[in-house]
Amino acid sequence: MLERVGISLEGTLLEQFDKLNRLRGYENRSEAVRDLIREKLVEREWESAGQDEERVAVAMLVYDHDSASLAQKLTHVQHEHHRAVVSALHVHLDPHNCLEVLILRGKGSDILAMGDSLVSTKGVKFGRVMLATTGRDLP
Ligand code: NI
Repeated sequence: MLERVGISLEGTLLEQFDKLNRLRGYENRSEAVRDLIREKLVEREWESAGQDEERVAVAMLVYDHDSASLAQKLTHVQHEHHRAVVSALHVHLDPHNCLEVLILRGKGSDILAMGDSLVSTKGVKFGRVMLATTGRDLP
């Protein structure tokens, strides 16, 4: 059942929120707020006791492949944790840059540590680990 809530926001904050939501294609604020809440709940789910439970995450990396040692290092980490890397997608973005998207699956704390170590590797220009969920416990 849907419940209505009212919240108070500064005008400029609300303006920026609406602008962002339009850019992201949200048709109304409610859905945007629901997604923000779900995102926080998934983060919380990851941080909470269930670190031993199987989790899924997506790691995204952009790096310069001209640095052979960097590419080697990133591949090495993936081979070390080969059971956790369910799928890897490599796109050659331009003559120098590569985008790698990895689907990670395993014990929450393990795949987070692995994702973080890839993202924090020196030379990675852009990196992010996104936590995923089956949504089983989400409304
Ligand atoms: Ni490439």
